[in-house]
Amino acid sequence: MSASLRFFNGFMIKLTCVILAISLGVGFSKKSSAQTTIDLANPPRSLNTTPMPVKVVDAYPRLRIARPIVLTGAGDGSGRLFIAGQRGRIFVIDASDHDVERADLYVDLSKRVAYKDRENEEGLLGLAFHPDFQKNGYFYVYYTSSQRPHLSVLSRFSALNEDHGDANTELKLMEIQQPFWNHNGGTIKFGPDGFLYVALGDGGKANDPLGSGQNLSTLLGSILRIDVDQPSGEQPYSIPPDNPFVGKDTARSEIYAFGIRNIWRMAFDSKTGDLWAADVGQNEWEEINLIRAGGNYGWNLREAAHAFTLGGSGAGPRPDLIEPLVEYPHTDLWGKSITGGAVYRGSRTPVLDGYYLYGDYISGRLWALKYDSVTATVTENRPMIWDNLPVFTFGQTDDGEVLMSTMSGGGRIYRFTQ
Ligand SMILES: [Ca+2]
Ligand SMILES: [Ca+2]
Repeated sequence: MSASLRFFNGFMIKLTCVILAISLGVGFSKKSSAQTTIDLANPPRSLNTTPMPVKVVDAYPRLRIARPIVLTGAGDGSGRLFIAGQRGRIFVIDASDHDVERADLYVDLSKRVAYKDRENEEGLLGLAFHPDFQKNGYFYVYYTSSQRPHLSVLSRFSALNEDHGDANTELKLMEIQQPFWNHNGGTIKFGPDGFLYVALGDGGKANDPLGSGQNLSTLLGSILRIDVDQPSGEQPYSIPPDNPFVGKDTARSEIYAFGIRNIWRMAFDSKTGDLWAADVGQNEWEEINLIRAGGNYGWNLREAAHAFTLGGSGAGPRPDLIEPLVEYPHTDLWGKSITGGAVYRGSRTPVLDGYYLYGDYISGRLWALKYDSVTATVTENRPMIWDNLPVFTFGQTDDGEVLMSTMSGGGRIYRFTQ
């Protein structure tokens, strides 16, 4: 056999293998992909999709707070619930007082905060209490500045006394220029490691026109992780030494994960420490992710587990792009804008223990998702029946109860019960 014929035969064998593989539906790239995303609208038979036997009820039937965007305890053992309105006022109630009619004003930051209904992704977007709040009185706010257009500010404020925050104690940690009004992210959370995690959107408009999602030299389109307890020279925070991009030339060392479009919203599981983040899609798909250090979550090459080509050439599945755990399509049955929730760790509704509760802002639907961390698979995604109002945000009390809010009807807060 001549060399050229051997080459030809070898080539034909390879070609036959490739054709066979394609006809069998064996994608080479699929094998190397870290996980398989479940399309919730077309799930495997093994996924439990039966309705969750819980009721969604008014947590505080007499209370109304305009655009209640953050619902959180302070971790200070006081049993209080802090409710931040998007226009910049932060209120406080006794979380267990379900008959409360009026919330007390904790601090009014509305002069510093820009919010307009026609630019409704701005305003006060994040509030988190320092893990040692009881001792140091520090709380952190992420908001859109009223001083300059489209400027996001991350600041620390101090408590004036037990009942009030002091608006005149602002220490600005970070200012982030926003190219457009939308996609400002805005969830801020302290992790179990004591560092502050900040979810930033891609900066806005459609298609990620500046390519922020895949660009490690901009903070936009990423989740940051910073140490607010150690200043670094002039900078009022420092970089945890084990941040994934420390020492990498062109990357901002604040970045913990990237390839993000607009996380709305994220939460740590208080038991496992897992960081759950729902990233809002653009035209076709919504997605839920577990966030890993250094992870690239795909935007704007991928929209959930699909190539996104409106912002460039897009990408098929790639080992370096982390696919979401689950996705759902833009249909009336599912929704068009995911609102990420929290993992239930309360005691009042034991049937919900360990479920990640989330919803959709447009369809108003709610679901309870169960993830098995041993097999790294989603085993349940069960609807929770309620009034289908816009699902604005989720929050959690210090004892692990999950709350949810809508801005409809003057701003109402809900809880989950059996
Ligand atoms: Ca923006
Ligand atoms: Ca993604």
